[in-house]
Amino acid sequence: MYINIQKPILDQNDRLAADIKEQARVHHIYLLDLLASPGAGKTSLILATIAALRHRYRIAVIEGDIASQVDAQKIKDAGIPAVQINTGGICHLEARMILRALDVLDLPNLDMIIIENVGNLVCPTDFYLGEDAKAMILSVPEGHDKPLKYPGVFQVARAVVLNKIDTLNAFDFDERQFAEDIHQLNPQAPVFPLSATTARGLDAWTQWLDAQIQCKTSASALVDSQTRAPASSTTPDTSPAPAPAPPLVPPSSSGSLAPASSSPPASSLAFVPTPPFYKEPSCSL
Ligand SMILES: Nc1nc2c(ncn2[C@@H]2O[C@H](COP(=O)(O)OP(=O)(O)OP(=O)(O)O)[C@@H](O)[C@H]2O)c(=O)[nH]1
Ligand SMILES: [Mg+2]
Repeated sequence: MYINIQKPILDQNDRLAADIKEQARVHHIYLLDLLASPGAGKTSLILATIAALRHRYRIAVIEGDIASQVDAQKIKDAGIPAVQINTGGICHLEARMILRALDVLDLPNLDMIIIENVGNLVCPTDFYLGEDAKAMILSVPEGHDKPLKYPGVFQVARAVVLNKIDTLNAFDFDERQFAEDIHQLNPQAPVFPLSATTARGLDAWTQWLDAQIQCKTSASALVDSQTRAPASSTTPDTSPAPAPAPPLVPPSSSGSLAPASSSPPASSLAFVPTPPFYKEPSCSL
């Protein structure tokens, strides 16, 4: 006899995730799910991202950990709303947990929610949380072979961050091999080499994220305008044509972004990322 418990669990999760997606759509909130192993720098990247984008977007964070309030406290100390979920041993977040966190967040006054998933390279892969994108963070000390050993988590990611590049000299990390392996597994995913703690390379990541948020906002506005369109009527409509919906393109990277941070530009990295290692921000929603 064969009992498959995975499918019903994932089906139920997907139904709840659809609720999350709908709430995010209604409130025009961009949802980002960050995946990585323990200590790869998820919280550090969230704090650096908040510092870069907080004057442009209203941000909240949902922290997933087996235990403790440590990460949520760090976010709150930065003046950003944070909800800590303790899974009590479960190695990933599930949609039912995120729904409870949404209940205590002020959704009408948010533009982006960043979810820090439980540190794990396997468990979170299959669980859809209603997010707009999953992003995967690998850090240099973990080694360049991780994409080949844990392919699933790199394949579900819309973007891949290589964190802790300030430590490249201390490890035998083969960035060229890493780039090739990511490209084989997930050719569409841009890769952002950066250091969350020194902010080196951070601009390319935040510009990509900014473009993704703009895409979502434009798409939500388009859906809203269609939803509000009057039903067809027998009397001719003499009212002026509605303004066209905003185009589904990202803002140009000049002018519309937040003022440049004090971090050095990506081109000053210790190694020079070349395609497919780095791709221009794109609107891929
Ligand atoms: N050198 C260096 N250290 C970093 C960088 N990013 C994070 N760290 C350090 O790595 C350690 C772990 O960082 P966290 O941001 O807590 O990692 P995390 O993935 O959130 O960890 P968990 O939530 O415990 O899974 C901390 O000591 C950070 O200061 C980086 O870019 N360079
Ligand atoms: Mg953390």
